[in-house]
Amino acid sequence: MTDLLERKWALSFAQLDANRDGFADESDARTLGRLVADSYGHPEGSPGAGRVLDAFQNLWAAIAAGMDTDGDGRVTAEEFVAGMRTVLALESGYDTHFQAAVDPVLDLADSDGDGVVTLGEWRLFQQAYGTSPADADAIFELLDVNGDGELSRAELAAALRDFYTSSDPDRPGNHIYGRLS
Ligand SMILES: [Ca+2]
Ligand SMILES: [Ca+2]
Ligand SMILES: [Ca+2]
Repeated sequence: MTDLLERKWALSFAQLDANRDGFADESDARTLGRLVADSYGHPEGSPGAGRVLDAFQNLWAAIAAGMDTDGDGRVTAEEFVAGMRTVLALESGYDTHFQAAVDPVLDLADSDGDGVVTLGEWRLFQQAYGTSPADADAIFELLDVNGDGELSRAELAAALRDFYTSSDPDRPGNHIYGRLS
């Protein structure tokens, strides 16, 4: 297992563990949902806020199903990394086990729910991860493989696959959660 993959998984776990207590759990997912809905400007109780909260709920359910191996309702960094290793060791492991986690991330980035992610939506999504606007724009250009000025669900799904599975430091998907140094 490469350093790069370990670093990306550690980053992903750190983002999930919103209250930094060393465990990812359902309350972290709710906290993140409220933060992201706020940063998108969705008022509490609005359909937009509901979409964001649902997406985090679905993401948490997918992670817990695959990685909460001792069933205590929370996932440690060790369980997360072990879960990633196990999934990737299986044939077609990523496709089988990760689709349930990919869709919610796409739902999050597509904040108006029209099926594509515009540059404006992308900047908001990246802002939630602390990415500067200049970096967000540069990453957008890399991920927009067909150059039509929008990120399709297929383009985002490909980037997520790279993030979680590729050891190649040149894959654009490495930066989907902000520029990886
Ligand atoms: Ca936590
Ligand atoms: Ca959209
Ligand atoms: Ca595109």
